[in-house]
Amino acid sequence: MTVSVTNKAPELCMPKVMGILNVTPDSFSDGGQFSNINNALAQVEKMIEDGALIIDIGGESTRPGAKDVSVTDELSRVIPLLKAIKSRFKVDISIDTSKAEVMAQAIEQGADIINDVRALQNKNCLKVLAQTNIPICLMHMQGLPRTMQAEPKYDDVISDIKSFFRQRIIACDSAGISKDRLILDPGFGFGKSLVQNFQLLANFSQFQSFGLPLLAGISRKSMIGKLLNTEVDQRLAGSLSAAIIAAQQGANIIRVHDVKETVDALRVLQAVNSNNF
Ligand code: 7PJ
Repeated sequence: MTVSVTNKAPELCMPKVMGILNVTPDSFSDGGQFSNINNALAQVEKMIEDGALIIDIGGESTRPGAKDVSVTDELSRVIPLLKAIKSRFKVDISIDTSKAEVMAQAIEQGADIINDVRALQNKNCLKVLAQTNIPICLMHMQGLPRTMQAEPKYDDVISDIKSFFRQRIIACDSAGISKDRLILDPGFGFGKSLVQNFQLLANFSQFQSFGLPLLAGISRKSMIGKLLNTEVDQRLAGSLSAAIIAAQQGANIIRVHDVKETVDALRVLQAVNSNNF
């Protein structure tokens, strides 16, 4: 798996689409483990056909207010599925986790990217990742999922997040994780008000100053729902607009639920940017 910053202006490269595969129990409320895996595999197959180059598997719900999940539960949700996908498909797999044990086992089973909404701040995460060579997405979050939307506060949302990234890049480097393995994500919806989320989107290009690949995850989030006053199943148009705005400002990976629609939208942008119709 390589996500690199090329010599081309970043906004001229077609971003990779990362398809979200949610394996938290609310999405898998009935049926046995086997049928769950089959459902998930069908979803993965469809996302690959639709143009996803990366599948992001998350076994811990990080939605606002979500409860903690035990290591055992998270492992049992993620690892069998990862093995099943790896044995059937050639696609990069990202594991959305903040637990060192889940990271270690996932990497052993062939995970291609670790996507950590806590940016490797939990115990042993830096250590586990230092022993490997795969890319890592460091996401910014203020507070923790249970309480993060209570009253997010920043001096300046962009500079505060930039200084967080600087600190985490140093922490990674000191632990033996080189900068060229890192992907940065400002973490839309993670401890940010509606206004702060849109400030982030408007200024997304500023994170290009790190010279690292950037990830944007805005799909169906409440910043779209609150702006448009729509429920989660009515946020496609808003999500696509946000994906394009992020892509125009240099996002290299776009994390989405609606893969086909996002790929189509990005192809329109790409045609215009590359002058190649
Ligand atoms: C993100 C994520 C995101 C990264 C989630 C949801 C919440 N990982 N995991 N970036 N969001 N890197 O999809 O609504 O924005 S879970």
